[in-house]
Amino acid sequence: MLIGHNLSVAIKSISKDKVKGRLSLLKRELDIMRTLDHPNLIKYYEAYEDERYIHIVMELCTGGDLLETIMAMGSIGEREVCAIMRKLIRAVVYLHEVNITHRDLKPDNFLFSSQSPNSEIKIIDFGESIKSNLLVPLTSFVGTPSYLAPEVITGNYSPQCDIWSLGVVMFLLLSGEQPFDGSSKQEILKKIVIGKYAFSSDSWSQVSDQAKDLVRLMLKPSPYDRISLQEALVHPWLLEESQALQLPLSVLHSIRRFKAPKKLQKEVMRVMLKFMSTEEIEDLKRSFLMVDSAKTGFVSIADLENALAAAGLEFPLRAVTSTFYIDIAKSVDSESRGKLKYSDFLIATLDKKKLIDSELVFLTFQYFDKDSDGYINARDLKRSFETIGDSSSLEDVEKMLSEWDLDNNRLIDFQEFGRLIESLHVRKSAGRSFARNETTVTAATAPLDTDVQGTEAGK
Ligand SMILES: [Ca+2]
Ligand SMILES: [Ca+2]
Repeated sequence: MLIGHNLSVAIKSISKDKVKGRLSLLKRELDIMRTLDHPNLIKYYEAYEDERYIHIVMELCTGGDLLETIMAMGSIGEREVCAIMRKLIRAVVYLHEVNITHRDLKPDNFLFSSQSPNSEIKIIDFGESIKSNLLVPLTSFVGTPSYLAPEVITGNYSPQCDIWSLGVVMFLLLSGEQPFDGSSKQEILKKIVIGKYAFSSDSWSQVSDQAKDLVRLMLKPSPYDRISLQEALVHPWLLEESQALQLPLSVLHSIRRFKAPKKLQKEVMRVMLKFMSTEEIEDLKRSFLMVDSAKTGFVSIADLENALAAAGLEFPLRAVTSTFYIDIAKSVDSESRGKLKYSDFLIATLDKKKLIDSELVFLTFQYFDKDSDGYINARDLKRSFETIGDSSSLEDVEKMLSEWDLDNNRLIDFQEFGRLIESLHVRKSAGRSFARNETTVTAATAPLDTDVQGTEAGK
């Protein structure tokens, strides 16, 4: 499905009749999905409803799921398994960091973003996910039998159940077999509870002792004995050779030139970045994963300082980072966690020239123009903010808009929006105006919603 700018999206359409009485669960899933902010978690765009359906618009992954991959290949080489596990574990560390327990980690819920060999793996399906608070033990029995942790079956569990499930996944990836198999669900659950499995099949003879060791540590029946994900990342089998912290020059330049965006500017950039393809932000993504020294899915200011220092900048580092710190702390890092989310990092490091792309700008304009009348008004903008859980008042939003409303009609037309985009580009670039596109885009256009309706739902 294409909506210009080569943007393809997946739409999961859920019949309202089917979820009757379970609407609160669906709402829980959406609330979780809209907060996800990590390279290895599916990107959520928005949700909308018509009389019969609720449609969830998400990133489209075309590379198939990990289960299909295993079925097709039998088993995967240890090196590849290692790369996959590293990514999955880092993504789940992030989830736990933001107090989300996935509860249904299994190969069918891991999709490859594309067919390309260096395609990214993405965790999907947050239907069973729940905001976890370590102090409140989870008790409901959910998930897929083969991947359930023993404590989930016996009741009273915590986020550690995700570690067990990843252990099962790792076992399966290395051997092509399930650690806990049986002819009935009861038989499988019984084996899990006693933690009975063996490295017996022929395929294990090819597997390193270190890999088996890690599987054993992840499949400890007692969650208290089980390895933590942070520990797993430094287990000899997963530990990466330490690499020099070297960021691409363009990323370093952006960090050095970073200028605090205003709230509306930041939101516009956030949306634009979501519309960019994985390839377009590949460098930034890799930089983020490299700079995130604690591997929690967040980048600290110290991490950024280290990256700049490693590049041996010529001008006084302190001066630069102190301004940067203030700018970042006051604007980008809106939740004041003292660390940047993935999207914050992208905003800070993006080469802003990439925003000067008429198709991308148009797509973003359409996104904000929720009622698709060709203008962004305060109500449109308020709705956009609501999708990210921001409850700014209509008054606040009007104030934000007025700054770009050059003809004072309380509406932002496409030309005015173009000026806003230009303002994101740090250096003044005379003559690059969106006015030149005016003739082709002034007509009120179909919103993202109606554009994607009627296409095959799929994910
Ligand atoms: Ca509008
Ligand atoms: Ca106006």
